Amino acid sequence: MVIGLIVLAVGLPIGSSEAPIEMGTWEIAWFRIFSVPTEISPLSNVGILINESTLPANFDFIMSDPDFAVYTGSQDEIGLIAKTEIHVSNSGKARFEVGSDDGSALFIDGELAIDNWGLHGYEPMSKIVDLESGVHTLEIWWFEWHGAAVLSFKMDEKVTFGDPWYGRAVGGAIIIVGLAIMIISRPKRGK
Ligand SMILES: [Ca+2]
Repeated sequence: MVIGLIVLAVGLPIGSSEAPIEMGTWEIAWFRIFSVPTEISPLSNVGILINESTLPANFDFIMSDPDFAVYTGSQDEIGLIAKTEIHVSNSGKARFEVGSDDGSALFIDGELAIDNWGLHGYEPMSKIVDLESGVHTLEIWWFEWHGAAVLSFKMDEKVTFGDPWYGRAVGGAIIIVGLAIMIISRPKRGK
């Protein structure tokens, strides 16, 4: 039973595990836009490509107006398309978050994963996504019309896989077996 209690206490890592996600540099295409993209659509529909740069993989920081102006020459009526790849060593779940002022969208392997589009103040949106092992593409579309301009990105640096209840089930089963053995082997009184 003692063994069962120990497994119950430490058994959680048996059931669920984590594997790292490796992430490449973001390739950025900067746009000047001439009208508000009312629905999620390529920025080339409403503007022109004016610059290209890169951003570090981990840009989980908030960019302010002057940061964008370096690339766009303007703090308003701008946008970007950011592309990168992630390498997932083990299938599992990971959480993604994109926050923006104004609108943004996150695509994973070309599929819309987070829709944070529209004219609005800074607003983070997140989603937990099932990822197969292998290489996946990430793409962020963002635009800023007027006022404050912000974009942030966060991602779990690991996928979580397995069932966290499996370890507890093993611990529970060992406790039951331990109790049964104790009852069976308990010295009889009165002998
Ligand atoms: Ca704005």
